[in-house]
Amino acid sequence: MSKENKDLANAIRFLSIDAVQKANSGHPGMPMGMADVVTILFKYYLKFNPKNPSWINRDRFVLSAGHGSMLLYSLLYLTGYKSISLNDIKNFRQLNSICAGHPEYKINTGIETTTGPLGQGIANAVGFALAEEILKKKFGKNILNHKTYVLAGDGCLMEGISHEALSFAGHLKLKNLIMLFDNNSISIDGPTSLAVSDNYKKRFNSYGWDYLDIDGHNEKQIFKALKKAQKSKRPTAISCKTTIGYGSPNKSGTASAHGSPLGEDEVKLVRKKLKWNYEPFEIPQKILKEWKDIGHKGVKEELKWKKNYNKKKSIIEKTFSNKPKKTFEIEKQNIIKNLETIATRKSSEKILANLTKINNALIGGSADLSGSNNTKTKNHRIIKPGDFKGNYIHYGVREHAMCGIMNGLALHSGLIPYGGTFLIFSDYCKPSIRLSAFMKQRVIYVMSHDSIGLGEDGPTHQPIEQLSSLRLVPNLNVFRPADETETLECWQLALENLSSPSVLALTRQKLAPVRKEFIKENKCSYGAYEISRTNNNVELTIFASGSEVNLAYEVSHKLATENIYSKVISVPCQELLEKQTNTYKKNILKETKFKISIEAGATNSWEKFIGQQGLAFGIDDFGKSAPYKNVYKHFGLTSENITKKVKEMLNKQI
Ligand SMILES: Cc1ncc(C[n+]2csc(CCOP(=O)(O)OP(=O)(O)O)c2C)c(N)n1
Repeated sequence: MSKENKDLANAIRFLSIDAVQKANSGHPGMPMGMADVVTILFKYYLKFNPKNPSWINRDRFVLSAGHGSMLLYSLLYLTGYKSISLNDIKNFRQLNSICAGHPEYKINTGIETTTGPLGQGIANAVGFALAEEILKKKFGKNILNHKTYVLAGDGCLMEGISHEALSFAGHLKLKNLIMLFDNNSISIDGPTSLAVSDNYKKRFNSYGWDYLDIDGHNEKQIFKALKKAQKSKRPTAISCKTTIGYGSPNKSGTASAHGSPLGEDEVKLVRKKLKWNYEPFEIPQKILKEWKDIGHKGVKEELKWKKNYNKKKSIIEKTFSNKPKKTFEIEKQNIIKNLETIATRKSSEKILANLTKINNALIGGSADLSGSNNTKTKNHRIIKPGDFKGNYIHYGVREHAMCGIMNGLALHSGLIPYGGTFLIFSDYCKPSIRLSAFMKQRVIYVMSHDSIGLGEDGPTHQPIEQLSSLRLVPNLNVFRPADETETLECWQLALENLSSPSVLALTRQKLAPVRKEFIKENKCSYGAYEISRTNNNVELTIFASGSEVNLAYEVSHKLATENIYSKVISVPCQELLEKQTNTYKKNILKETKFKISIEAGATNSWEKFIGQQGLAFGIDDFGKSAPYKNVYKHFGLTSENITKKVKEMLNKQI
């Protein structure tokens, strides 16, 4: 490295070392090892404007190895982002500091995504790169032509999600995706040879990636590899051989540099070795200015780009505003005019066919279950390798990656991703769902085959605890509509919520309509509402969701023949009910002493509605392989069994 570039890289190293030391916690090794690589990237290649971190045509820089967060914070501070001050860096890992333990996505800050769960950032980066290609087709290459860089370590590449995401990116030929692989051969337990002996070159090549091997401390090699990657027709991985904890006489090259402060004495030795004769957190003016000048280049670049942008500004801004067009009311009227007994997955398909025609920001997809999830409609066009004109993605059997990629598509902005799989496999999606919720991203998870109602595929495919466990994720709306009208209303709610992801749990089996009259209002927006009552004075409340709302209705009417009067509450979204006023909740929840719930899944998420005296009809065991009506019977989810149990309860409690 030239003296000048060495100084720039050392500024990153020492900010990272000092911040970790002051916090007495954190990961100094990776920033020390990768400082040279990112210095060359930011100085010569990365297109970014610290004065406008949301510039839509900026290159995206994703730190998949999120534990090395100080590398990112140092770069953002040094290049002049307002979001991170020196004081913030001194508050690394302290309450409410933007410099959190791992990078936490915040709009307009330069932190493009939340990372820390290893491998997720790689899938996000694939989503960013794909979004760039799709939007480039819409707006032209003088508007969208950015790269996506992802810094990933040995750990990210060991994770399963990386295999899925890299394979998918290679298949689609996402040429603007560049990975900087921090190939330091060290992870927490020690040398990576303890656990992995992959041939990375062969691995990447087999995915359809270019793979370049370089010394990550050699300026010329870094520069040349990045140059080569700019022109590639395929995604490129640059394997940077680096030394973890570079510059530390006693800890470099070992796992001890990975995840704990170096210690005061060792820090002094690093200062001496790297000839950094400055106080902690002190960056000499000259070096700071050089870094600020690097950041300033982007201001001019954005101005140049704006000339093209201004010509198409209004149409682009409309797309990037992320507001869905509304036609929901007309569609709802049409549904009521032609009431049908169809599965909610089918209802969803009908809705999507229309939405897709009018909303070109919607990008659909499925993890190889398009025909089962009904995510693909006659109005979709498939995205293919090197051809990004379409609006539908065949993700292949890659649920983990699909969801991480959807987070990237959403974070990029300009697109609304939805993707399908079976509800049972939401467990494969969970880490990314959790991150969509944490990052407040509008990602829509279309999850069909939502209960034992799927029948013969049996317990391995019948979700039981999935609804309940998804309901535990903060800021996630779990919708389980009961018919075509509710499905439409839930889709509307999912699309109009700009700061929460949604799960749409949909049936395989057909459902008779529970809503038969047109109501302008979106009833599902209350989370729960009254569907029917058998008398003005009722003594029992029956809560149900999705496919069990019809069953609840049947139970309610059966009980009425024996002078037991009840009301049925459809609960398409428990989370939205929680947000209603106390008066509304009281009317729904507190009118009767006796309460039951019916849902073909784990019962625990209903306890809060029915109280300790209530009866929860559901399944707290694995399912059964048989035609679905027999499975319902096996688990006692029939009107005969439920009415019998209700009568017993009432006799017991009166
Ligand atoms: C999914 C997941 N599993 C485990 C961890 C805990 N973890 C953090 S860093 C790390 C090792 C990463 O090794 P590497 O990528 O080589 O990073 P380096 O040692 O070079 O900093 C592990 C296991 C995590 N953050 N995410």
